Amino acid sequence: SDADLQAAFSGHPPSSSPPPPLPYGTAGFRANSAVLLHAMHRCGIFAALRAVKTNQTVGAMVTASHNVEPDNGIKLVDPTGGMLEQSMEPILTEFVNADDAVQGLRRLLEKIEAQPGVANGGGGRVVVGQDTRQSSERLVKAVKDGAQLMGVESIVDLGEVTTPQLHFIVQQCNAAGAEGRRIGESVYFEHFGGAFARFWSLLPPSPSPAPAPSSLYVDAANGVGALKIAPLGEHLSATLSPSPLSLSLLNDGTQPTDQLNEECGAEYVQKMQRLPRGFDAAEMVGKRCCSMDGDADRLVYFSPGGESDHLILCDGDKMAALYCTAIQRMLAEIDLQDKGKGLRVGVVQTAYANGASTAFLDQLPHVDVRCVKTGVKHLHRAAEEYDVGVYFEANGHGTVLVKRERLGEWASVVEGRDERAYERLVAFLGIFNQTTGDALADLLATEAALKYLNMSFADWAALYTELPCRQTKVALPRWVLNRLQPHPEHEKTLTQPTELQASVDTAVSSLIAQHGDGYSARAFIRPSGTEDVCRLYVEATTAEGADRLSDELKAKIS
Ligand code: 16G
Ligand code: ZN
Repeated sequence: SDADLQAAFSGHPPSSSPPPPLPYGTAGFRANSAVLLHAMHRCGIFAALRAVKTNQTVGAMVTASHNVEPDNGIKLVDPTGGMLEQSMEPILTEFVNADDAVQGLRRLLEKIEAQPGVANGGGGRVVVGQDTRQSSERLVKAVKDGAQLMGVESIVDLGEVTTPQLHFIVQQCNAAGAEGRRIGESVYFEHFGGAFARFWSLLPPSPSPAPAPSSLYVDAANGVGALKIAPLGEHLSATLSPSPLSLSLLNDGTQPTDQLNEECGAEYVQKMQRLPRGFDAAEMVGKRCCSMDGDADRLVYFSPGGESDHLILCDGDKMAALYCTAIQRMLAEIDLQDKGKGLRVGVVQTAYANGASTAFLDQLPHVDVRCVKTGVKHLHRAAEEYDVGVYFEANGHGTVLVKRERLGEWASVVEGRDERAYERLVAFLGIFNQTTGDALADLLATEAALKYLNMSFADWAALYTELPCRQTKVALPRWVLNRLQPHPEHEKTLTQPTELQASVDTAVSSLIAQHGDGYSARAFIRPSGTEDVCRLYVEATTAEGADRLSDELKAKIS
């Protein structure tokens, strides 16, 4: 009844009246945790309705990723294991922001009723996960309370899991033959650990005695990824006995001074280009290290350079370069003539990818290179168009998508193919999370690729040398930002205002003209989707040129 609903909503009231409006951005709802209680409750309701309607499993992840500890957020996972379908975003947003919750719910029910292609299932399941933030537990309770109201068949609370673990588990729950299977993270470790072990066992045998396990130092950003390194290691030891990887965990959140994402984690390391806390420059010089972000859906590698905070970084662009190199080699091993020509292999980047990485990828045979708009969903969608689609943002979010049937079709017509090489490729591609970028899966895939290519960290870092680049932001009011129209496909230029784009073009050409042949430079401006700022990206052959161009353009925007 309305009275019951009213009571349920009053149990999860907005923080103030009226509450600050919450947009469902690329990262879901995200804000200071103090204003999120009612949003969590309503997201629980929404998730349950979607689960009931589709008679499938839907996920809800409570996290604010690389944000500060006092923030939190929620992202919904669709039955496919991917992000919430875009057409549902405004419907959810309207409900979460409705002044009158009961009326909002009525409108929501009407809209969901009107959705095409959904059955009146009546079953459905909501799976909930959370990161390690202090506020997460209370917010998860609100999500579950909301889901309970809508008569969903079951609610499974996975506790502290990484964002990609939740995506994967939802996908598995809805896969054919999933009935009766246990729902939990063991499925995840078995799948990814298993794929890695299979790949490893297909490598040429190591000389005996077996080499010492390869050491990797993992910065877990004091986040949820820290809890998963030990079980991953155990799984590898059990299947490969002994494990070829030795994972040393740092910033695991167990020390009283450990703060989530504070001077550590993938976002910090990639943006600041500084060693995370706890990594000693002198002691660890030359060692292979990596950083995850707070919910472990991003990963970057680095190695301390010896002096103070200096490091050598392998970011998302370089991970894409490594994976493409490995895949190319594997395809060539299966069929020397074809080298993968018969397959559609592509790599998807954004305009922020360093020009040197794009040039490197461009020269790989039979690899299509595409640039799309910023935001994981755009990269994911573009990568889906290939038989093997690699995608990465420079910030370390990415994965490799594969169409298994197409791979099989291609290989089946290769005469005298190398069966073991084919199995190796299949195993390698099996290491990647098909639903989202995944720090743990990417860690395994990176270690696998380095071993296969017989590359050290230094070899990998030297695949290409980044062009000097500068990223700046200028705070501007929303109404001004709204006038900036980036190119709808690649954001490398502005289609509006044309005068601003013309002045960018002029500045870039004059810098190139000053230096003459062989000098390259590039710059673009785009309004941020997550902050009220306009971002400026500049790269040039020389650091001095990049600085000059950046200063000149910044002055034009401000
Ligand atoms: C969001 C996106 C991220 C993108 C960033 C750009 C997802 C899950 N996350 O965090 O991919 O790099 O926005 O932010 O899509 P900006 O629009 O402020 O530059
Ligand atoms: Zn994240």
